[in-house]
Amino acid sequence: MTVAYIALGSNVGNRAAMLARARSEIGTMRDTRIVRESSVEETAPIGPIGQGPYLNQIVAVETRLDPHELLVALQEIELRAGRIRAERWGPRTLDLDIVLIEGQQVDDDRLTVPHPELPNRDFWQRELEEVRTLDG
Ligand code: A4P
Ligand code: MG
Repeated sequence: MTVAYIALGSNVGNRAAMLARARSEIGTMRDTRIVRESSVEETAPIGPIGQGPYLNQIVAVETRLDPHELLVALQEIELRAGRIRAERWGPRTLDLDIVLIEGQQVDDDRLTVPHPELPNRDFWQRELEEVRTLDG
């Protein structure tokens, strides 16, 4: 069992409902359960101008999936949420990123963990602190 930290982000449509649905779908992923949830914060958009503010949150999960299985499962949830992959860092109905996995590092063409933007996103650092525990 490993503990992984997943960032939820939305800046299009009913953002709070999008996050709630994402939490509920993460809760139904095989061999995975949510163990902690950070508060939901509104954050100024990073990236192309002209997009609205995001709601962001991090959830901690316990999972038996390996990092790439976890990524695929999260991408399926993004697709079901109707995300259109248009523009890098552009507006999205739902974005799910793997921020950190306890005891693991990954760096290949599909996945980089810890997420390279972690040092640049104070809201992720804050949310991570809320859900990360010593026994995590
Ligand atoms: N990928 C590699 N590492 C990871 C990882 N740790 N977690 C690959 C998830 N995916 C990872 O992602 C492109 C590819 O990254 C995936 O196919 C996967 O194989 P994507 O989600 O399709 O593209 P993207 O999200 O547009 O690009 P990127 O670089 O993931 O951007 P971010 O970091 O997700 O930025 N502003 C605020 N305030 N809050 C936000 O949450 N989010 C973004 C998106 C921009 N601005 C924001 C926020
Ligand atoms: Mg992303």
